[in-house]
Amino acid sequence: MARRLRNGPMSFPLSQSPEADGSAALPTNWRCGSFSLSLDRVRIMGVLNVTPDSFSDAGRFVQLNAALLHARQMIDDGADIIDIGGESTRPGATPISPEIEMQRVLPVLRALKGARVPISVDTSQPALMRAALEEGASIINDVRGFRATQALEAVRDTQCGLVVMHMQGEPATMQRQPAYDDVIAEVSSWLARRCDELAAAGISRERMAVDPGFGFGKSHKHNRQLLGNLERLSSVGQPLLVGVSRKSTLGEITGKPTEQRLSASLAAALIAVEAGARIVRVHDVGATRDAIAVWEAVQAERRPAPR
Ligand code: 9MG
Repeated sequence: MARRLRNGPMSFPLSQSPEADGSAALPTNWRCGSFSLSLDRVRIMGVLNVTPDSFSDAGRFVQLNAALLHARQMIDDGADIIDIGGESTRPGATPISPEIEMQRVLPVLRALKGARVPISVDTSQPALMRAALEEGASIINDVRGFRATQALEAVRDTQCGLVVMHMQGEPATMQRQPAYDDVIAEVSSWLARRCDELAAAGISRERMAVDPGFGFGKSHKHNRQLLGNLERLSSVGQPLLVGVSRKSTLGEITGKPTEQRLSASLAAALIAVEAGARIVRVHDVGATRDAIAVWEAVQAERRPAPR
């Protein structure tokens, strides 16, 4: 059954068609390697940072055992996907070599082989993409939208899921002066174009999820504008993944430091879900699962107002 979103889109992938009421028929499943994630419920991607300078976990999960414990806890708490990241992409972060990124990520990935949920690797490095897919990763989450030389080739002839994210600039400098005339229109058209390019290169659309990239070359106002108008991204025609958990925009609104942004993160996740996000990338899996359970239970009872 196709899911419907509010605010009809202007364009559709060839395999999909507009519904009679003008809403978009979005994919009902996301193909991720040997997994096919049904999107009839909201999926939770738990963040597993293995970066010493990670903006949120401050290096606590650098140790392999700690990382594994944390991954298992997130799965027990209801994570549908674990996203392992070895490169800090926080604003101002300096890039690291592919070798260091591999040394951080691959041991964790190997140790999670056979997990009951798909494992995602957050990387823009084609060498790590290839190695990770050989080690059993089911998803590549690329904050640079597979723009590095050879990135597209690294994933093309596999069946892995792809997270195609929008970013203006590079992490080292992206927050200096982000500029848009219309952030929603520009992010949306960039994502649509990038998915068209990936499809033209031979990557099936059933493998693609799109992400507006909160905080990646966006001011706080841009982030608020994106979150407040997220339903417009349904025009891209791909499942929407959103990551706002603990981000600085929430700190700007609440005045709270990173470790005190749980309530704000839950509120932001629910705003995203209400606007059509089907996958949320979060640090606090158990709390997010509960918040979404409430939303889904109420959503199931929604009826049109009697005339
Ligand atoms: C790695 N990473 C950090 N923030 C992210 C976000 O918002 N989306 C995705 N896909 N990856 C992110």
